Amino acid sequence: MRILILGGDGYLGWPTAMHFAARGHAVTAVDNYLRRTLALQTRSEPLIAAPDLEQRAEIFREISGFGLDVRIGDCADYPFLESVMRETQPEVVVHYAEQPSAPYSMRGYSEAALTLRNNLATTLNVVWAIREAAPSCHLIKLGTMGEYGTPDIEIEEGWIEIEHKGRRDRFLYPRQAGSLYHTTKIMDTDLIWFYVRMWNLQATDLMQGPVYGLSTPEADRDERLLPNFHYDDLFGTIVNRFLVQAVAGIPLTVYGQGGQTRGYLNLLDTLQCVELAASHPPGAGQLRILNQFTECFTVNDLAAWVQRAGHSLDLRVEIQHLKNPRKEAEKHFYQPAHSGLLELGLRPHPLTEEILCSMLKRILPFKNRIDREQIYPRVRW
Ligand code: USQ
Repeated sequence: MRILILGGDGYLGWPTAMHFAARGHAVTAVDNYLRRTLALQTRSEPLIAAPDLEQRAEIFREISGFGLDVRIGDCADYPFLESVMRETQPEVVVHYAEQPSAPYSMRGYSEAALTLRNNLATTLNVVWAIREAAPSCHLIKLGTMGEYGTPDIEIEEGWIEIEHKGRRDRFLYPRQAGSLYHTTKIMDTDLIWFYVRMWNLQATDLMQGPVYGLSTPEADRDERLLPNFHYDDLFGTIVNRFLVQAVAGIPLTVYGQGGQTRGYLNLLDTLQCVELAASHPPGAGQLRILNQFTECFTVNDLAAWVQRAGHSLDLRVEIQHLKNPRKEAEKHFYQPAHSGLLELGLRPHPLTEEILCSMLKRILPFKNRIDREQIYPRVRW
């Protein structure tokens, strides 16, 4: 397949680009280094220095023999995106090109405006560029489980049937996010659903939970191919953060009571899910929504687990409860459906103590690079 990956330099974008290239697909990765720029501006440097996208693609080609095309440019710039779409004629577009941090989006007005403008302009441009230059292409959009929030009823896979005054209809499942970033993802879904109805596009919206991991078969071939591994309060996600804290000897930063439950997945499963979505297009005029996670646990469960893994490697791991910097339920019902990807063939890699230990061992050699100033939350809402 001809596959265009927008946000191809990111934590997920880069491993996805290598994954598809290594399977013989014709991959073009697009990025404008927004995430790198924001990380520099906010002193949120990744744990492991990553060469830029062009260099990484060259290193990957030398090591694996698989090439991938790189375009540096801004997907929020419509003429640029349309020209890339015209030249590459993708059969699949994977859209990761968004500002992905909830805390960053809540930091101040300019961060809120950047998040809103970037995420929505990019999604609008992707939809238009598909229509103008590659109308039969399948759009795979990275959404988030955070769109649903934590309602007191079971979360369905994207849609809900409602019976009202004796009549029934099917609607997007109600959404109520906990940050502006997550809210832009809701708006993306609405935008895509609108254009699917108007223009017969075919789209898959992947509602993903927090991802962890740094190991993939392609990335493991050379340290310079590892994904950007953030552990800071803005761009780091909880599992990766806790593991770095365990290595640094910083008590694990549980926000509030720690009863927050989320659906998690291994980076390896993100790659599987995106590949499954790409190889099973939903058909024209369809918006398919898949809940993309493999298992649910609470922040407290995770902290206890990381502590046990750390102890087995003779690390001294303590747990601290910080005043929650976020406005979110700290103890709540959480039962989201997630059968769609399993039905397509997903074979999950559940989190185990062995995986946690192997990640701790990968992180240990970088212990001296851990910047303790990046650990504690700098943004409150
Ligand atoms: N948390 C802690 N301690 C920490 C960091 C986080 O207790 O040191 C808690 C948070 O309060 C939250 C949960 O852990 O309840 C998850 O936080 P997170 O920072 O790992 O994830 P989040 O901000 O929700 O966002 C991440 C990605 C985002 C993706 C989302 C999936 O950054 O791009 O959309 O995970 S989901 O959480 O399902 O919305």
